[in-house]
Amino acid sequence: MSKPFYITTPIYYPNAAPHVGTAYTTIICDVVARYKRLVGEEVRFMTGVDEHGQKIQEAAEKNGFTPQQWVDKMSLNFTTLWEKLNISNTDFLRTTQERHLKTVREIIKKVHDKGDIYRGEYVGKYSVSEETFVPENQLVDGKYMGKEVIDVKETSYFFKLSKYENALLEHIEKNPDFIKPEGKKNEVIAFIKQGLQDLSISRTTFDWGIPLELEEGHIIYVWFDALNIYLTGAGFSTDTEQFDKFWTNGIVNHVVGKDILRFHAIIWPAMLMSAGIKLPDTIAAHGWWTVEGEKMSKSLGNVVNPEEEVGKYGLDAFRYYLMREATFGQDADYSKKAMIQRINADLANDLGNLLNRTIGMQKKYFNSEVVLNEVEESFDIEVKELWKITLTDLDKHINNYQFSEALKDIWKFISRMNKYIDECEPWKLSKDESQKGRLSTVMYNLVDSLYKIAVLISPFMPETAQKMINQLGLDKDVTKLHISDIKDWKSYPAGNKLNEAVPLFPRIELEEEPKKEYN
Ligand code: ME8
Repeated sequence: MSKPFYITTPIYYPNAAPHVGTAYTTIICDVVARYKRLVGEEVRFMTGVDEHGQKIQEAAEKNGFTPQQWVDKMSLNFTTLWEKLNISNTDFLRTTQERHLKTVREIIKKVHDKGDIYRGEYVGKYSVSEETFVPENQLVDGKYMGKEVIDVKETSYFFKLSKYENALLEHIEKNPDFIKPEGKKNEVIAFIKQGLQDLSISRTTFDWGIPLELEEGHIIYVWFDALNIYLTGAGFSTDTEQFDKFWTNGIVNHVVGKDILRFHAIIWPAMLMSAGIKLPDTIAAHGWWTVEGEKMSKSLGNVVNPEEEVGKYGLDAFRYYLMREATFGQDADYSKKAMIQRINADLANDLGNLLNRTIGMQKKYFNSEVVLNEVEESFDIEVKELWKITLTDLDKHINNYQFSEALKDIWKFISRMNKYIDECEPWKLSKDESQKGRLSTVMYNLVDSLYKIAVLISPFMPETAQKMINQLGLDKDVTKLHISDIKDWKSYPAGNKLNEAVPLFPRIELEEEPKKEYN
């Protein structure tokens, strides 16, 4: 029996509208969650928003709202978008929710009881945009990640992060899946080996946060608050049974962008060690998206709006592009040209044509009825062998967050089936009455492969998979299928009838556009 599976996105700051980066992280988690359901695992999938901190308070004031009004309004941008992107999250969390306050208080108490919190003074730089304390040696021209920093001098409570240096290194070494991919793991190890400083965990110069019960006037540092959301989402403060099932005895995966890996792979596990709670199994860090070769930023005016992209290209094309184009862990470039090429080549040509040609021929030769005969030839054996490899490799790739590889493998199978049509030449077989058995075998294999392909792409492109299932004449909900339904050859019910073919992805003409001037 496989263990219950719990996957989380970071919780996003609701200040800014969601963009291609946040959509990417969330779609990754959605693909994994859907895949895990497909293989029969029980899944909890949490996303949400990070609503406290100085950055939020300042933005609220600037826009004439109270912080609570501001986050109430802004967090809607996220819930609405995730629905439009067909995200199958089972929970949406906000750090202002009561259940989360309870978690944070309890964790602080555990860490304090362990003797890992002390009172001191923080004197140094702080980046409001990244909500992080910045050591002098990380400043470049007086800035952090290209943004202004402020001077902070205030009484603060500290978490003994430095105490966990060795325990963290040991944990990372003993658990090869703890940080993925390998390159990112090495960066974290190198960072810890430079030496960790204790972490200031309370602020006194603004008040939008969870009060620290140890002393009036202190509010909890936003990251020390936000990281606990993962516990809240598993039921830490609300449902012990569920928490034990998904966290203590389940498999826990956090997906984050590379920018926030250190918080997740250093501060978070140290907090958990201090509180005596099991660490997550995997923290997977992805790279960043640039846009047409440039850094994505508000000032350049090139922030990609997921809703607009979906409007232009369709939801599943957008989801496919993000998952296919980026090598997990590395930066990738969002480009209109590459998007259109992928839609035309992979989706309209390879996948769309396979479906259209098959449905068209089945109609012509068998009045859409799928007949099962077994007149085998060497091509059949070859495609069946490839099918077995595709299934096994897909599982490996998804468990390793190698989505581009997973899709490449599915597309290798799609291309093989397109080639199978050319090799078997059904149009010739149809002219020879003695080849009727062979013709029906070839057609059956094509239909069966399309059923299999629909199921395999369903975590990536759920709507397309459902359309394929419908056109294949199957009365099935693609989200309720199990991988074992299509594991063996001959999973398509013989005697069934196909429906009419409807193109899945229309081809898009790439017209040259004048280069956009940024100001
Ligand atoms: O950091 N490419 O929230 P955030 C890819 N609240 N992904 C990108 C990206 C880009 N260009 N830009 C952003 C926070 N992201 C904290 C997290 S978790 C306890 C607290 C994605 O709104 C990426 O996943 O700044 C990154 O980790 C996340 O947005 C940061 O979102």
